[in-house]
Amino acid sequence: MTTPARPVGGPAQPQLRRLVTEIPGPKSQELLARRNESVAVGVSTMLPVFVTRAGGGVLEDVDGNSLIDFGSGIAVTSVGNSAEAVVARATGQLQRFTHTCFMVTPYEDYVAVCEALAELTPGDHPKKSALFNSGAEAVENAVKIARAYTKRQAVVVFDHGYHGRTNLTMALTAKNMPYKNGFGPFAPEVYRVPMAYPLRWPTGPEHCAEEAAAQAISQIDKQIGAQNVAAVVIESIQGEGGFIVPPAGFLPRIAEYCRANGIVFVADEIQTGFCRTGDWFACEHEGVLPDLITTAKGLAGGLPLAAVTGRAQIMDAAHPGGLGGTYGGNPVACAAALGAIDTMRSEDLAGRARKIGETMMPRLRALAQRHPEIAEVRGRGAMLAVELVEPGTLDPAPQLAAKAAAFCHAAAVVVLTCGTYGNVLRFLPPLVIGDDLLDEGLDVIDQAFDAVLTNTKS
Ligand code: PLZ
Repeated sequence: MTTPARPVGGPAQPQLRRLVTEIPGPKSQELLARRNESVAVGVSTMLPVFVTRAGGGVLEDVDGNSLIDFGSGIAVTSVGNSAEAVVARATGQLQRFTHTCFMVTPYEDYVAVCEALAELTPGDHPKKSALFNSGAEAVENAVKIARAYTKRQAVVVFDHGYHGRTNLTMALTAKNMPYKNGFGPFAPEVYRVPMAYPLRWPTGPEHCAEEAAAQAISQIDKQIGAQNVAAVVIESIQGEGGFIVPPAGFLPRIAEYCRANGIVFVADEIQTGFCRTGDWFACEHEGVLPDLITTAKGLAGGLPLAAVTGRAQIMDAAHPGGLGGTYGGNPVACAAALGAIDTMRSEDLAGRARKIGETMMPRLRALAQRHPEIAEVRGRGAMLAVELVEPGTLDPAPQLAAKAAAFCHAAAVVVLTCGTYGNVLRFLPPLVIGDDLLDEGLDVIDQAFDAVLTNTKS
């Protein structure tokens, strides 16, 4: 049951699953009662175990339980929690200064992060970056920049897409509940087109890439006019929408259409970026070259930092002073990002993500063989999911996803759900998780499905 802590996994901490109370335990329940009195209802909590320490592949709670982490705080702690290099660099920075505001008096690490982004993102054309605090802010700024560059207004997004919770990004996000309901009016000049979703494509997955791209392009041409479109914004693999992997050919076709029509192609790599899918960025898988790329989450090992990176001539289209924010590119977050990037490089975490996928994928496929409720196992690298349906149909079965997740949680394995229909169980382990913990987490997932899904394929 134990795995030695990996060196980059943060504070020396036993790498094991340990249940000493029910989940949530009594101390967590006390804190939950306080939370419910003081924290707004709108901010939800999926699993109310209050964390005291985390590192490698585990989260420890106030009751002394140790949970296997298959969530990474929604794809953030890819390098592990409190990863050594992140802590060292951020601590050093904390001791030197915490803030000056880059727009007032700058500091080197902001520049170093932008240099690293230019180097790591696809393409060897001249690139520039601007730094922000959250993914949503990065996406908003990518739209601002694309509008300034093209002098056009329309923004095209896709079914099932997720881009954030601010006013503009709510408009870009597809799903009403819980993200948008009652929060309108939404920003204008946002248009949604079909997404290539192979499992649910009416004429079958083999036609999906071509037909979905043709439909999307035809809608843009007929309903908006390419000449009015500033940007097409798309996740290279959709995250919150259900880990929907676009079939081969779809992204290149959309990117090509953008190039031919002077539209800024924005890859939202906030969830997929920084080694998660086995490449530095998921768009590299098909050699797609975005004009702008938005990143956050994995970039800074748990500190809030986000970026827009892209072609220098596009990035420079916003006038001096047109982009920014008090905290954007905070020095502690930048130091953390440099530590996280060093770790990803030195530990080859992209390779590790591929290895995790090679371990998990066959186990999940074997599970799908046993359970007809699993309509599809999909994802790439360490970004994997199963979609649950009523057997023999494509009717979403969100209650099964919820039950399987609840079983895992009770057994001290943190898994998340997602999907437009809430019927997808997703797995996002830290990339530094040990093999033993990975296997043990998979064992628990097996048990969860065996317990929750009564049907079995003969
Ligand atoms: N773009 C592709 O995945 C954030 C959302 C969690 P922020 N995804 C997690 C929730 O319910 O709020 C995300 C993303 C993609 C943009 C964002 C937004 O990033 O840092 O949450 O603003």
